[in-house]
Amino acid sequence: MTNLYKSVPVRSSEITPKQVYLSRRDFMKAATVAASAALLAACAPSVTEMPQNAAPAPTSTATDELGNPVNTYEDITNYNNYYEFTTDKQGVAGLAKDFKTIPWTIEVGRLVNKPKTFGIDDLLKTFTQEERIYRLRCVEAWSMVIPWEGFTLANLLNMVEPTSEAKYVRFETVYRPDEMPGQKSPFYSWPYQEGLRLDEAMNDLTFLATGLYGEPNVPQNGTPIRLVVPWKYGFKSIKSIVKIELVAELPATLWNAIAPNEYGFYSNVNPDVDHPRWSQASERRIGELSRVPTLPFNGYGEQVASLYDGMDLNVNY
Ligand SMILES: Nc1nc2c(c(=O)[nH]1)N[C@H]1C(S)=C(S)[C@@H](COP(=O)(O)O)O[C@H]1N2
Ligand SMILES: [Mo]
Repeated sequence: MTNLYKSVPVRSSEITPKQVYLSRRDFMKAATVAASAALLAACAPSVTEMPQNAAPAPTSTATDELGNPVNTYEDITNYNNYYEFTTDKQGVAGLAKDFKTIPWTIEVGRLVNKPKTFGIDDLLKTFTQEERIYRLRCVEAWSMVIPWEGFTLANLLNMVEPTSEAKYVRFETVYRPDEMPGQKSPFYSWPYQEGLRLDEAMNDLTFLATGLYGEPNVPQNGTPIRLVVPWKYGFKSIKSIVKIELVAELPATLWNAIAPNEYGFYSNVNPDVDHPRWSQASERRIGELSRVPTLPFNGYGEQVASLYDGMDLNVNY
């Protein structure tokens, strides 16, 4: 496997000061506070630098490590794939707006020494939340650059101590058909499930996101907790996780079960292997006019190509 594309994940905080991530909600809250003279002194300096009367529209000058600017908060939170709500990308935000993400628990178990059910607040307290700017490449050939917040999956897995029999990790999304209208559709086998090989799951790039742009409550993007595997097609990055299981056998996944010839278990981003119905050689970056070439492993080859040494990725797609 050749490593043509250099990339090193850079913490967004190293590039851009935190205030550019002021969320819409925090900004509005802060702006309200700023309007009150009595509390002005307690206000963060970053807020006073921002226009107090403009409509809050958080944008950022941050870029990923290849120099691609991050997408706007507006784009990231209004163009989503989340079939539990709807297959209409622009309809997810409205339908998910009141989805309850608190309280929330995640059960981590099976082939581990210390199975445990975590509350989302435990996870936020136990693991330092860091920022990661990652490209997200959907299998449908559109992409975005997203400033996530969260922590590496390996931190959580190490805490429960996988046994030597554990070879794969299986993830499951919440099942609440009364609140998620798409889960009434008989075409998909709910709940959404995904999987990784244990070494993929342990890679430092593999991330559990708890928010984006400094905003923890973005149900349309899969909060309170969703997986982000930036070198794989977006559907591997399962949202709203309630269960993580360490298992010995390769787990079934929702998309692979529907169309195994279109959606392989690995699904590493690969411009050389076309989807049976369209080319994967380039992608439409949301917010930009022209298409950009798709990079092997979505540009993360340096960190992950060795995971697949000796494997034919045209066969193990
Ligand atoms: N539970 C669940 N997770 C999911 C999906 C979904 O429909 N349900 N869609 C996937 C797909 S196809 C993509 S491209 C990404 C989109 O993430 P975003 O909406 O945060 O950009 O989420 C992935 N995770
Ligand atoms: Mo996707």
